[in-house]
Amino acid sequence: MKFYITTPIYYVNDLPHLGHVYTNVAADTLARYKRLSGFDVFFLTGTDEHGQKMERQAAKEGIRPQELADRVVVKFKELWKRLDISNDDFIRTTESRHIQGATKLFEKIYRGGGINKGRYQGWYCTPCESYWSEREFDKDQECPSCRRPCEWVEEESYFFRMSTYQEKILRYIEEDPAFIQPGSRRTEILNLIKEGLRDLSISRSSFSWGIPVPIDPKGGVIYVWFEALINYLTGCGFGADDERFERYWPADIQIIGKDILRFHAIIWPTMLMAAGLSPPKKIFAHGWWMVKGRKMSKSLGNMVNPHQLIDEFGQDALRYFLLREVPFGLDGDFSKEALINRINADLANDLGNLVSRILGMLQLYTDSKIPHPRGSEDGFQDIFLKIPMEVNGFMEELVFNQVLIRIWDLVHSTNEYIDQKAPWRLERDDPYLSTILYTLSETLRYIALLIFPFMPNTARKMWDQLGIEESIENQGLTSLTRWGVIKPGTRTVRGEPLFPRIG
Ligand code: ME8
Repeated sequence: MKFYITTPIYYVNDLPHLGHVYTNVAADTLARYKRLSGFDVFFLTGTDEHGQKMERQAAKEGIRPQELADRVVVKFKELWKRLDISNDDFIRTTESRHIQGATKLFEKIYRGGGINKGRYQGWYCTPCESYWSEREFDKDQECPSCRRPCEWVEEESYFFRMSTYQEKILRYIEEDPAFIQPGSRRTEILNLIKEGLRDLSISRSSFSWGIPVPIDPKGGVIYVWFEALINYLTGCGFGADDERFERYWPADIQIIGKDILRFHAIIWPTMLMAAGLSPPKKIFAHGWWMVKGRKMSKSLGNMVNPHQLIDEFGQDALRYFLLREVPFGLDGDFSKEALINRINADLANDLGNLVSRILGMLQLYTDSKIPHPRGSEDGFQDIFLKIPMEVNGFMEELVFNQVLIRIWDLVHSTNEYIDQKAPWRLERDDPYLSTILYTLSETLRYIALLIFPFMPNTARKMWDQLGIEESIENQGLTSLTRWGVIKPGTRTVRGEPLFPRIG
């Protein structure tokens, strides 16, 4: 079974901040989980490189837009590597495969009668590359999204006849409650559609950094949002590799931030309908990371640099914090204190301590060899055996924090189990000591595999300490339906503490 998952393609006019990281960390966690579940996963991310904003920024720096994109894209790729993002492909909208595919899609919609010529007159926010109407302004001509002033635009333009899809998209969303998640966002989109859809201006002629409108040499360039959305098709083979495209489209899930939901929940599916293609199966809009109650963004200048946090705390602590601290879908306030509290309490105290206790006992009592269990363990394993089902339910709904809470319940229970059994009070040759130590080794196998999608590096370290030869990536989640998989006699290795306490 295939599973195609996408994140938005990032603008490359500026460096990524912590808010940007969120989408990719969540998508990566889901992608890794699906791979462990046996899916043929295709995880796509990339960069959005055209548009007026890019052209202006490059002009300011006295370079060509392509040079700007080439310089900044490296920074994104570096960051994804440092965060262990396991994307299967990376699409840049300046690549020829995208240009060809976007051209083809434009032509397809045009031939189907979905595009006509007109004149655009209205407001435009260049930093957001978005059109706004008077009725959407809260004050003056301030962009409702980034709060910067909009510009008046008047030009000949091609229009996507989005209004003709109003009923069709409304019905589609109403009939499939899972299409837009979370539910509150779905309601918001339904209300917006009911207010009425207008045709969308999809070409710009006052600047040139973009993909030329294919049907008209004097038609200018394709509007950057219309073009960028097409990456989800061109990234999986549209227009270049039919077999790949047939295999992966429609996307199983598209994860985005709530600020760009309208584009994904209204414009995107209507474009696909106009081209005779299926909409994605699910669009999930997550909330914002804020600082002291205000959205983290360039316009507010309150960006948190993810590199600094990785340098200081490591990529896994950051990944854990982002998905544990705030329910996915809601907004969350970032502070370093909150991050440090999570690291000390959950990672150093609970998880790190458990791993070091168990490996320490194995070293002391069995010379670092996993013993043969002598008999079974009064049902302690039952809480582990039922976890895969529970976790699966939450993962399907992207309730990441509940998955982590469940895994940490296991960590707490295992720490309590050790306190209750007090293995240090048993004689070294007591067969029950072997049973307890075997049970504890198995608990670590479970916990390592369960946290792998969230904290791949930490899970790998645990796996190595347990001495299991087969790589953790090759373990299926089905191995969690069986207790007693770890082989007696395996040599364990006590390592450095996983998460030192932060003073
Ligand atoms: O929107 N908290 O790109 P982008 C959480 N190129 N998420 C945040 C955030 C914050 N403070 N700030 C940004 C674009 N994001 C377009 C996408 S897709 C065809 C084109 C998220 O670089 C934002 O919601 O501005 C989005 O999901 C991602 O970062 C990229 O934003």
